[in-house]
Amino acid sequence: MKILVLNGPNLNLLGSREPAQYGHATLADVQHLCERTATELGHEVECFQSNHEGELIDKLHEYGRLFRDGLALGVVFNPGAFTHTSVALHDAIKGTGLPVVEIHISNVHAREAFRHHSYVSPVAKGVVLGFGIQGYALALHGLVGDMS
Ligand code: CA2
Repeated sequence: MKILVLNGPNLNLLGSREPAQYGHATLADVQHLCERTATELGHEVECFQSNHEGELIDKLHEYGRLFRDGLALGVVFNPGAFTHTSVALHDAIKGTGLPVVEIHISNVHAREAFRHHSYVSPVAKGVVLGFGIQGYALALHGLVGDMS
């Protein structure tokens, strides 16, 4: 089954700045980790990153159709700063009925107050945060339902 690993704005900059917050790993490292983890779990990932809200929504719609047709399992989603602003992403997840695991590299609750609210969490199957990029692997396990 296909799983979408979706990354939002500025996550293409991973590894280039702010290592104290996000570590030294790059988005390519995240992709390799997700491919390896999905293979171990017997599934297949597609990784997609965009800085544009509409492109993220289009990708969710595409996977909503695959999910309905029994070809996709769901989405591991780091919405970046859109987490804290986007009613449109909330509506897209709700509208597609996709199982989504929200993931954040940093512990957003230990940061500025404006990062404490998520529009995505109420429509997510689960949330993983604060474990660095390892959180993507945890999120894949959670989505697949294999917590071992
Ligand atoms: O902790 C996370 O994963 C976040 O989703 C990352 C977002 C932030 O707005 C959220 O509050 C929490 C920011 C991603 C930007 O990543 C950068 C990486 C390196 C250099 C600059 C930005």
